[in-house]
Amino acid sequence: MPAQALQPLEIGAAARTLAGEKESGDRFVVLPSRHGTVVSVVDGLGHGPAAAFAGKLAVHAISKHVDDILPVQVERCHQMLKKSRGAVMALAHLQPTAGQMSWLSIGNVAALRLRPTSRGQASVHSVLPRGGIIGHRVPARMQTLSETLDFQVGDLVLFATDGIAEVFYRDVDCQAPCQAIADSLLKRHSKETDDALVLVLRWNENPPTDPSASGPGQP
Ligand SMILES: [Mn+2]
Repeated sequence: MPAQALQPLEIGAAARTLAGEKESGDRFVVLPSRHGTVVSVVDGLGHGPAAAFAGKLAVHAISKHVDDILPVQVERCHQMLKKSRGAVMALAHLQPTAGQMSWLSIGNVAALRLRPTSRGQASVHSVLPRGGIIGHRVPARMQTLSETLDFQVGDLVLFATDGIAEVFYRDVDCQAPCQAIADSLLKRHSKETDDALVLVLRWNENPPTDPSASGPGQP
């Protein structure tokens, strides 16, 4: 999967389809919205074509309702996935310019904010997972379930489906390019028994302005 460079938000993604299957049920989407950037990682239940169908439906629902608020997006997905076997998902709205992000996770998709520290070990803030399956049963009072936290330059946000081992985030090199981090995590922590997907985002400093427009000698 190719890396994208949506500066100042850097993105890396790595995924593997379960051996013997043609399509993965694990999907991700990163889209600009009026909230900033909407990010979701979806795991269609099980694996194979029915899982892939559920995963695609969820991505479609989020893409179609990208400007809605977070609990409404979950409800849109829930309605659309009723005709599928269902999915679990993490959903985040990143708002770098406001210095904050909001997120939630329903089912078993990991979402973590890693903040590099001067001591080398990143501080880790994990989303509180909520029970449920999108398309079958979602938590009541969805409005109260998303969490808002601060989001600073240099912070990493990691997502992983349950095809990635639970402790995957402990040895992340926070200075490495996002694509290198994603590739390394998939290689070292993916299981052989399920589809696997890891998505890594980092808010970088604003890129330098075009030197041809602001170089020495320019007015
Ligand atoms: Mn899975």
